[in-house]
Amino acid sequence: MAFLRTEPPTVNFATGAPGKPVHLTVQTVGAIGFGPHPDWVSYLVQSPAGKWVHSTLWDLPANTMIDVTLYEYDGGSPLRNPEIGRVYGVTGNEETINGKKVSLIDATQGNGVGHTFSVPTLGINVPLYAVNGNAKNFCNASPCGLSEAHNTITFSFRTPKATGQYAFQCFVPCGLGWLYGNGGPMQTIGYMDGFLKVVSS
Ligand SMILES: [Cu+2]
Repeated sequence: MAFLRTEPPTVNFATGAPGKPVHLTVQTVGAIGFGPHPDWVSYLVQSPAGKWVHSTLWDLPANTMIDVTLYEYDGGSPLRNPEIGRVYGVTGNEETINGKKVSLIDATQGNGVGHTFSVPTLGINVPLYAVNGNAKNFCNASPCGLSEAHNTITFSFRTPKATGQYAFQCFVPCGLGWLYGNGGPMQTIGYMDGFLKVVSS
């Protein structure tokens, strides 16, 4: 039960002027490096004050453009289902990866896909191109910094008008060492699962 009580803090991005786009900066890492599960893959989010926070609970204003910058620091693999290599539900159905527009990642090529940012109820899927797991400057403990191997991924989406909690998750079985890779961090809020908590703006 202690495990269930340790919900991460909600980070509030809904304090700006109504209608003004919100900038959200997140990172995905191969190992969080601290806490009860230091070797688990995870998301972190940068608070409006600029501090990296280990949380996947984000208050976002309703009906607002969210401009996401995501630093991907983890290695990857081919996908079991190539469909999740497709970008959809975000502006233009594309992301930029290191400045290049991409609408589909063929995960059999290059470093493969590390994680996805997927919000099933909003029809959003953004595959996150991985870094080379053998890179000399591979990040082994978060928060990772820009001098460490990463891909800079950007995309934008509009939050719905309806307030509520919209679950997001990763669809890459990245829970290394768990049954089919789907346990542990893949099912734990704060790591590879979270909520967009859409509140009135
Ligand atoms: Cu993942």
